[in-house]
Amino acid sequence: MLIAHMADTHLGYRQYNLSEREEDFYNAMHRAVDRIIEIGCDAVIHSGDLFEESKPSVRALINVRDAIERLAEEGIKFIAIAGNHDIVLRKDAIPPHALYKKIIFLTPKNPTYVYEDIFFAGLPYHSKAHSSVLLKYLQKLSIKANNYKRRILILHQAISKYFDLNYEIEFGDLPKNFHYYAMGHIHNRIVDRYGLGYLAYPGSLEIWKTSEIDDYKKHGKGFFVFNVEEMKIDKIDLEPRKFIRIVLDGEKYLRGVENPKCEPGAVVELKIKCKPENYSRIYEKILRDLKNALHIVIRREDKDSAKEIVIENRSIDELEREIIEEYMKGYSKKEIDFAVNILKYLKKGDIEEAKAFAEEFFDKLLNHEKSEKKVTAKAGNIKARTLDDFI
Ligand SMILES: [Mn+2]
Repeated sequence: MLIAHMADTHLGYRQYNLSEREEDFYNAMHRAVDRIIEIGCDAVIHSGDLFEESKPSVRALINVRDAIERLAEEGIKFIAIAGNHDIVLRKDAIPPHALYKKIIFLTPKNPTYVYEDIFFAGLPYHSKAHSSVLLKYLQKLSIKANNYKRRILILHQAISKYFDLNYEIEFGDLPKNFHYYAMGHIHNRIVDRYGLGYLAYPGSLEIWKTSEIDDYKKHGKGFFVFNVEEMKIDKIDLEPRKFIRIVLDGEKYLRGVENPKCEPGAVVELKIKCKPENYSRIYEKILRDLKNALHIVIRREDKDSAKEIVIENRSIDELEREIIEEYMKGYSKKEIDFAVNILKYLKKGDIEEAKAFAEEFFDKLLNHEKSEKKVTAKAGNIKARTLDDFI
């Protein structure tokens, strides 16, 4: 029997508030489903964080529905647990997974499922404060597991060995009589020996945080396929959105010594060290040189004060606005807004739109000035009166 194991799909996540990034996460899920069908898997395990939130958008719900239905049409089971992102903490609240009759959703009330001769046990994410509760559940499941030949445990937890800063379970505290530990939560790809077989984190399908770039370069992104009879794991790679990390010396960059490039559509994490007075010129050059990027995250380090200013979630639009603001110091917000908008139309080559926008802007401005003059004229009249007029 072939079992696909995935986790941390975070569907509905809109990274950098970009619709392209939201779509990337859906597409990754659908590509994974394509591969699972191609390979001919019998079941899929999802080890938590199927959704980004416990109250997903309709778009995210529809994408999961489509994925589940495609698997169901091929007779492929979908077994899932809740992760820390899609868990509902309020008592009696219903998690989004409950919408789909075809998801075999393992919970503390119904933690097991048997398919052919394989025993699946799974529990939702437990925070560190509840780890003793989790360990008690695990003891019970471990005893039950002994009645079956092949046993798989599904959890969404950080384990001390791989995440020593913030973990909920000590490595050795997991029961030792399972053949496959289908883990989720850590977004890196990990395969280790444990118990009677393997402990595996497939990681996320897309880069959810830039801190995942290093592991992605080493291990790729995707899911695993576990062959139960042969006790073998296959790594299936998917192509996530490209993320590039660039470190720049600002002054060298301005002199043309450094020449950063980026592939079309990539997300760029850019570290710049430079003197504050050169920021705007550097930004301007970056916009030209990296115009292919989908998004640029800038971390700039001030050479004089040696402090790092992190500018996260910065879109090209926002960068452009910053440059315009620097050039238009002393102008009002309205005037800066006008310049930003007119530039957008001109960049698109939309002269008619730009004209219409400019006319509307100046019409409003003139009308506003007229009414302001009226007000000052009135105020002037009042000033001209003597105190006697008011008594
Ligand atoms: Mn996650």
